[in-house]
Amino acid sequence: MSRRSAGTAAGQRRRVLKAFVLACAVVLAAVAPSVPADPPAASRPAAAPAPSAPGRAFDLTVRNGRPVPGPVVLKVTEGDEVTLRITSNRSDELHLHGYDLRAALKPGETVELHLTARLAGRFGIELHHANIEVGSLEVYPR
Ligand SMILES: [Cu+2]
Repeated sequence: MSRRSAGTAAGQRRRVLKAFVLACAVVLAAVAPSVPADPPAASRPAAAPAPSAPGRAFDLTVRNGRPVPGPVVLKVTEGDEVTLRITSNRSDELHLHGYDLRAALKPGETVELHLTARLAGRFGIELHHANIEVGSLEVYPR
């Protein structure tokens, strides 16, 4: 008999708990629609290489055939509009591999390269006359 009453007390506690959980669910359901909808998780990169802006611009300075202060790694996300501004104190030809874009560098002039990062991967940026890799472009899949 005492077992039965103990069971009833436990059952009552369970019913109270159930009602509490239900109340919480109702509150959450009422609150949820007011929260602004996030874009679906699948459309975001898992390991984010910096939140992607629609346009990314980078500056690269070359002195005497060397990148200053050192080689650059330009990280962007697939689909980004990328601008690369290169300033050199010598004439040279800059070549972005993979995208196969070239820019004729002239002393003291700033040259711009524009591209849409459609290809994912790592691409070398080379100076053909100095025969050196000044850096790379890393395009992360979206
Ligand atoms: Cu090349």
